[in-house]
Amino acid sequence: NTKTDIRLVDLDEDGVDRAFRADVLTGLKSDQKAIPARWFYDERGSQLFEDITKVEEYYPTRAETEILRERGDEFAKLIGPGRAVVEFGSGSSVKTPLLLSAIEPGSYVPLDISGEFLRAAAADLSAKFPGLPVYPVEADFTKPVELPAEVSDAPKLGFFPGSTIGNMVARTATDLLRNMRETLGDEALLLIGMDLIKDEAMLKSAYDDAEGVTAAFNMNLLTRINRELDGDIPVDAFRHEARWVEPYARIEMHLVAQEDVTFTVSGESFSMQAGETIHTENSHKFDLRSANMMLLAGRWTPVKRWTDAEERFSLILARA
Ligand code: AVJ
Repeated sequence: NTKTDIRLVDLDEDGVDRAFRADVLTGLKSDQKAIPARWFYDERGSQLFEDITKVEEYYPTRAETEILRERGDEFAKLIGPGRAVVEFGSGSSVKTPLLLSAIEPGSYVPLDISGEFLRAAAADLSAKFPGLPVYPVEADFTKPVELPAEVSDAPKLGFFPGSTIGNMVARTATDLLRNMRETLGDEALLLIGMDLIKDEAMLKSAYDDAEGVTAAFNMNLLTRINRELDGDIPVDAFRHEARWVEPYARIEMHLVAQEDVTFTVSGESFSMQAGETIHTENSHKFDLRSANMMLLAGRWTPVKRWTDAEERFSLILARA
């Protein structure tokens, strides 16, 4: 029960996030260096992600928003009124209001590990929906979460937009879906966004835009490591790369060393040869079958699937 945790972010005596340091040091010692994508989102990284969603080549946010705008009547019919809407991750200022105005929810329960993001999202939503009870919960939603007593009798609708599920490998995604099922209970529905497999060129440019916003987002991780973990990584020696990896149907983002480099992080030394990479993100893409398979493995039964007009992105409704 996350309510009994003293705090969700564990800082050492120097104010360093222990989990961040552990992930970075472990990741840099691996054969294929890799750092989990969740560490992109410091203040600058969160701003850069916002900027990405406005970039011409990055279609997922616009495509998903289009579905939410245009299918409101169908959501209302299938979901019905009075549900407690439990959003996994603090809501976006655009998508969440579209869903809430479509379905007449009984309450809104945003879950986020960052209390700061959570309070901002809750305040924003309360202002937009004055009569709607909002119960923010500071929690790590990758684990089962105990929801507030106020919503214990209400049937739930989980909302997990953005294809964030795509950032996880199948094993982790399955665990998350099962934990969501546990959090939401027997009567629950889940509305989840999944990005679709499509033309490779379109996928690659969505993750390597001409303006370089995604590159800046990826490179910011190195700047964050240098700042927070006392690193001296030569940032300019790296470049952003987005790869389509066909057998896993995923985009991988890497930071490629362009020359031999040596550096230290938190007092530990590392070296990389020219061409060697740090793997920083997976973004899995789905088709009808793989999406259904993933949901079923996570103990959810697909009910209905919507796509945008260009069939770039899907929103899927599933039941417990
Ligand atoms: C919204 C977190 C799923 O994978 O598309 C955007 C993050 N990374 N550009 C995605 C992201 C590079 C994004 N997620």
